Amino acid sequence: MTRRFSFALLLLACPAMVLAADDPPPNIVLIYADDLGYGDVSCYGGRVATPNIDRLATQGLRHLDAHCSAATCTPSRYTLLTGSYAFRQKGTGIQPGDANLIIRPGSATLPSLLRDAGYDTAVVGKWHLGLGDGPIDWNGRVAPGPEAVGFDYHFLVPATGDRVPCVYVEENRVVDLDPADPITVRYGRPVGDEPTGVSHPERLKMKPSHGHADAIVNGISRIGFMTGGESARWIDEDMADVLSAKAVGFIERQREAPFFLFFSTHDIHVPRVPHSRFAGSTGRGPRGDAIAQLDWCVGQVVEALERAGLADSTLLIVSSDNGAVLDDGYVDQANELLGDHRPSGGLRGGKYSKFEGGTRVPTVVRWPGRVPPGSESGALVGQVDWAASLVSLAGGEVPPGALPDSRDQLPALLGDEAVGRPHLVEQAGGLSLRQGRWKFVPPGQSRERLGPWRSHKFDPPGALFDLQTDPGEQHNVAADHPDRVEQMRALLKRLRST
Ligand code: NG6
Ligand code: CA
Repeated sequence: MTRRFSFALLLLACPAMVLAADDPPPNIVLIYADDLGYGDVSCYGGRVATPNIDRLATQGLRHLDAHCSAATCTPSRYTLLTGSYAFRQKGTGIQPGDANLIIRPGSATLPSLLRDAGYDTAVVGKWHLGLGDGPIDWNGRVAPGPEAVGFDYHFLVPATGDRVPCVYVEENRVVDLDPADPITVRYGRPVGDEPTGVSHPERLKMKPSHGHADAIVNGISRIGFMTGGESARWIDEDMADVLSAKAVGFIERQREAPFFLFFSTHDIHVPRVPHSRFAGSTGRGPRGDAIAQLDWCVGQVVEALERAGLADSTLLIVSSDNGAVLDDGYVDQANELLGDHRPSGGLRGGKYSKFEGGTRVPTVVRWPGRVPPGSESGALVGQVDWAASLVSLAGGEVPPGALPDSRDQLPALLGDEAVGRPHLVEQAGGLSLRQGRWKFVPPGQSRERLGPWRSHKFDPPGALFDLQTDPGEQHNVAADHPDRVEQMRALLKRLRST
């Protein structure tokens, strides 16, 4: 089906739409925050002001039951880009910074299918899906990378802000590397006798609380060891500026083709070291300040779209890769300065958790003239479906067998349809299952505090929660509904194996 034809069909199917049938498909900008919890932005009740994200919600749609696919980064991102559940594929857990690319080069992905549909595609920011296909030479060409899975342009934080190498990679090369000072990266044991968080704690401006005691870069000890590359090392305080400028630059370079920008921010992941413009600005410590900084990044993109006259022709989505966490490895007073801010917005658990706080994330969708301003949706929406939905929006083709777990749920994503998925698998160590108002958590442990950790253990047959009456998952009603528990257990088993 051609792009124009399928888009015209969509127009017929959606009476709310006011665009003309021959309008081209929109640009797509996905701003993907890191570790942003359901209650972390002010339009979801957060106590840190996020005026730019709130404005998008006022101009568009706020999802109340939208989920990333896993309660940690790598599996969520893998699922988002491949339309394939990460739990089906070994080696898709949280990756070290020297991991190889975990998406098969040349496979059909969200970006590759958008590219096939005529989109110019870019990823700017956190990658965390591995690079290369053997020992990585950080001083040479670092490939395969995003270009092998559908992105025309990339500017990356290769893994995470707290993992070496602490350098940017653009177009398969470390940025600003001096060949006379080559980089060596190693996980597990030091490369040489470089200072670490353990050997030189006096050099640290932010101390680790657990892990994160290896190489010191910019006064912060990380996970993993690296030597060399002094001129290429990033400065954490500048990262939001650097990444936003690259995202804005990509938008400003656009001429004819529609484009897809995956702007994958570092904020609000650890280490939380915002620019001095934001440090101390919220009174809630570095975590609050990182939220303010993230919101500023969103504003930069919105302004760039407006300047380029592209705001009306762009579908803009803001969401997150997993739920909230407080202490995630550094002493940054995330707990102490929380005040009345509730990062998971009253949901139980957060990052790493099988409870709703693990995967239910803020999700704001703006598309002027198409998505009604100030609207809200309670549809069950999963990021696993965004690949098929956005490719469909673009008028692209999904080849047989591609994006195997992704369904075209565009009407739910855009707020035209109120129910969404019939069921949704949530991944966090193990799997849990949503079905309408019900949530089933199989027997076993689930983390429930946002750090310091506490786990809750459910004995067989597991836990059942009625989210309609108990959104905070406090009352296990499994004993009252044995048939439903059995049906959901069997459904989860089937979904896991098919
Ligand atoms: C954990 C790290 C945590 C964070 C997480 C990945 C320790 C003790 N904890 O292993 O700090 O980096 O991995 O976060 O090292 S994610 O958002 O990329 O999934
Ligand atoms: Ca994350």
